[in-house]
Amino acid sequence: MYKLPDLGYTFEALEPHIDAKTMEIHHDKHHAGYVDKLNAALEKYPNLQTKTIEELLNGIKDVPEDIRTAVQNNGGGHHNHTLFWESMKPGGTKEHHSKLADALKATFGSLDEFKAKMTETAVSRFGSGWAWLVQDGDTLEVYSTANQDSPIMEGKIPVLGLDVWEHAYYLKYQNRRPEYVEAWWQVVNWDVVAQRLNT
Ligand code: MN3
Repeated sequence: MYKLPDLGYTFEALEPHIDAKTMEIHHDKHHAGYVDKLNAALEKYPNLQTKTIEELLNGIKDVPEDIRTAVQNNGGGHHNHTLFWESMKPGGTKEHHSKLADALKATFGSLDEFKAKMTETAVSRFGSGWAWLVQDGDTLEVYSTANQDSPIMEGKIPVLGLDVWEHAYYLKYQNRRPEYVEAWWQVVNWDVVAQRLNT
C-alpha cells in the first residue's frame, strides 16, 4: 500500500506565492486521489505492492497491460507530487550549494540561464504536465512531460519538478501560468535539489 505523505509544512506556509486553498485541494484531493487509484490498480497484483514507487515506475514496461496506464498516471502522479512537496519550503532557501551551482553553470551557462530555460519549458508546456530538471547519466537536462508521466519511466532521475497542471495554480493565478512559475521560484528548496544531485 502506498501512502499519502505529509506536506512537511502547513497549507498556508507557502503564501503569498502559493495559496492555502490550492495547497489543501492539491494535496488532500489530487495527490490523495492518485495514491488511492494506484493502490486500487495494484489490488490483484500483490507482487507489485511491495516495490518502491521508483522501482514500479522504472519497470513500467513490465507492469501488466491491464493496469499499466493506471500505474503510469497514478503512480507517476504519486511520485511527482511527493517530489514536488519536498522541493518547496516556506520562503525558499538560497542557492548556495557549490556542486549544484557548478553543475548548472557547466550545463546551462549560469543559474539564471537554467531558471530561464526551466521557466520557458514550464510556460510552453501545452496542456497538463510537468517541467523537469533531470539527471540522465552524467548530464543534466531540462524538459517536460505530459500528464503525470515521470522521468523515471525513461530512466532519468528527476532533480527538480514543477507541476503546471491548472489545478496547481488556477485558483490564484487563473490563466496566468507565467506568474505562478515566477512565484514558485520564491519557494524552491535548493537544499533538497542539491541533495538529489548528489545521490
Ligand atoms: Mn498536481
